[in-house]
Amino acid sequence: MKTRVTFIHAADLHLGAPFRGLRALSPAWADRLLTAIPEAYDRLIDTAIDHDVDFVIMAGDMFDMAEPSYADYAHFFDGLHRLESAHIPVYMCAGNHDPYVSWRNDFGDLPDNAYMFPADRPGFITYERHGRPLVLLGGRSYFNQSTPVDEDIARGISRVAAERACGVHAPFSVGVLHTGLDLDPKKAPTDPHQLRATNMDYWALGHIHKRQVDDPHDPHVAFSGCIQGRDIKETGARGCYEVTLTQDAPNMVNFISLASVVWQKTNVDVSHCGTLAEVHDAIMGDLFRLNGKAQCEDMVERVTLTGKTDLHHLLRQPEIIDDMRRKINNGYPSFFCDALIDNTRPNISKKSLKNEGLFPATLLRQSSGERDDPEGSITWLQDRFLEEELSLPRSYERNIETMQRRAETIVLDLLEGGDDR
Ligand SMILES: [Mn+2]
Repeated sequence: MKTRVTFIHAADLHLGAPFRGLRALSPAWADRLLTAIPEAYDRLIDTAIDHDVDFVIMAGDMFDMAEPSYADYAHFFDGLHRLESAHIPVYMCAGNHDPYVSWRNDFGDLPDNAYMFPADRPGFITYERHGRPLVLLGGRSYFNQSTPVDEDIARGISRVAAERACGVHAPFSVGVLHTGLDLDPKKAPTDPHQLRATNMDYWALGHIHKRQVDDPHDPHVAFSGCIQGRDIKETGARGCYEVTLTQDAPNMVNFISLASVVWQKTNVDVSHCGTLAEVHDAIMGDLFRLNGKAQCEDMVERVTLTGKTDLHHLLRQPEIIDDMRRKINNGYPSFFCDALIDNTRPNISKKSLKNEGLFPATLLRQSSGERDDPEGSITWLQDRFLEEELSLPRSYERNIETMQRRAETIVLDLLEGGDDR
């Protein structure tokens, strides 16, 4: 059997994040979210134990603040101790939210199964299975104030450096950093191409909250993202990666959803709705559809109503939108709509536009004249194509009337949008 190793790659736990914005809207939901982060952390620990992984990596920002509450601190350390009882090592680096100096001064001694990479230089450690080196890990905690600003956080971390520092060879090597990579130039950036050139098999990174890999078929540089979204900017399922490295085979990452509350943004087209009650039902239908896909218990959603509707004059009234939002939030206890936005447009009647006699009336007269003379329109188009030394596609000739109607609608929509915004 080929040699392989399986581990959890997590980052950006942000234990203790306060959810201040939500509190003004709904204290109950702010409280719900306060419990969501520790719940996601517990699921992370459960997952590592249930899947019996070789080890766990946490790539920084385990705490939201340099000085977490005692409750958050104790909860985090409880998780480390649970892993210790299951004989699962944890390799961590500090992030920009929970700098190394706080860990060293205030956070207490880590249990024996936990290792924190230093901040002032790269650190290296060997993971052994049955007394033989299986993985060499190299990493560095997020910079402290005394680090030169132009220093590359990945400098000095490579497979060769890890072999030299650990004094052994091993089938696999893994890097651990909290870095902005080439995505956030202000937070210890480094070059993804250089990371790939270090001969490390996998780079477990933290800081970017949206999960991503450099190559879905054989990932080498990856952000696992945060374990629980904190606001409407962090939509969709959140969790960790289960990483499997196999000798002479591509790397594999499997996303595991951990967040119990998922943030969502959704557009609901209400153009088919004849009444406000139908608008409400359309919203609820969309929320259940979203929830089915989101792999979560509870959902905070931002809903934008779109489409052309005769109800536009009602939906543009803030009181009606407020009442509608209240009805949604009373309707189903697992959904919370933090904002309902009306982006509908009025249904315009071409008859009334013609009667108004303004520019749209001229446009409608012109386009209906063209529709009455399809041959003339085709000849005109052929001339334009000839000027570009192209021949007019046959399908254009066949569909000339449909195209004219579509063009009329597009121009009317643009005119109307220009008026509305
Ligand atoms: Mn973070």
